[in-house]
Amino acid sequence: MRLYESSIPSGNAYKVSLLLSHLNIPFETTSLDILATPPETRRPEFLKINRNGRIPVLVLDDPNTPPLAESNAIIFYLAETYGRFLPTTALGRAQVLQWLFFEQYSHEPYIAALKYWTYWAPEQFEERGEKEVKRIKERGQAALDVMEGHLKGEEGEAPREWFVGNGMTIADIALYAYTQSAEMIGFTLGENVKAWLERVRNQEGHVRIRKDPLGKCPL
Ligand SMILES: N[C@@H](CCC(=O)N[C@@H](CS)C(=O)NCC(=O)O)C(=O)O
Repeated sequence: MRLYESSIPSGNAYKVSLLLSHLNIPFETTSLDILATPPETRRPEFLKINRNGRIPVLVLDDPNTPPLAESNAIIFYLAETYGRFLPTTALGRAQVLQWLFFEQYSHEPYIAALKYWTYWAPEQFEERGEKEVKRIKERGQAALDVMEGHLKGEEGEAPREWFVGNGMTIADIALYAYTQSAEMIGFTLGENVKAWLERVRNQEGHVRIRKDPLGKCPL
């Protein structure tokens, strides 16, 4: 299988490579330059693979299987196919989806955007204006606070170790990708989120996000 990713580290692509590492599945990569003008993701050759012009895309070895886009759809497919990192009950699977949708709607749009502007496109802070940047920071922090509240758990109960159930699922993998770099772009992490990040990092098979070839982003 082949993972289309970007030459600068992308949290969305990282979710897929992290899961593939845990699954011990070998894969090839094609790195596209998303900082080029136009980005390589928007060129006709790539638009044939993903009409939406974004990485990650996973291309399976079977030529009859269409390329799969959207990071959380890809990790859901892999978890389902290999029967790991996904609960078996309908409720557990729905809870995983709950966090995957949360990540895409309430978390990634703010934290990933701020990371991108901080390290690779600082001019976009100017373009967005102070009010918009403030809104993005507030919403990103709100998402991290929701995560902290969930992990902290209910009054009188032990904190949760994982987002769903008693072991790592793709909910943890999806949330880890951008949460790991939230502090260095100015967000505040609670003690339970910090402990959970450490827990994810300590799992066998864990790999770090690819290094920034431009040397601008430390993580
Ligand atoms: N919802 C998508 C977001 C994908 C996305 O925003 N990808 C970025 C890199 S992280 C990209 O391809 N940017 C290049 C472009 O928009 O041309 C996912 O989760 O996969």
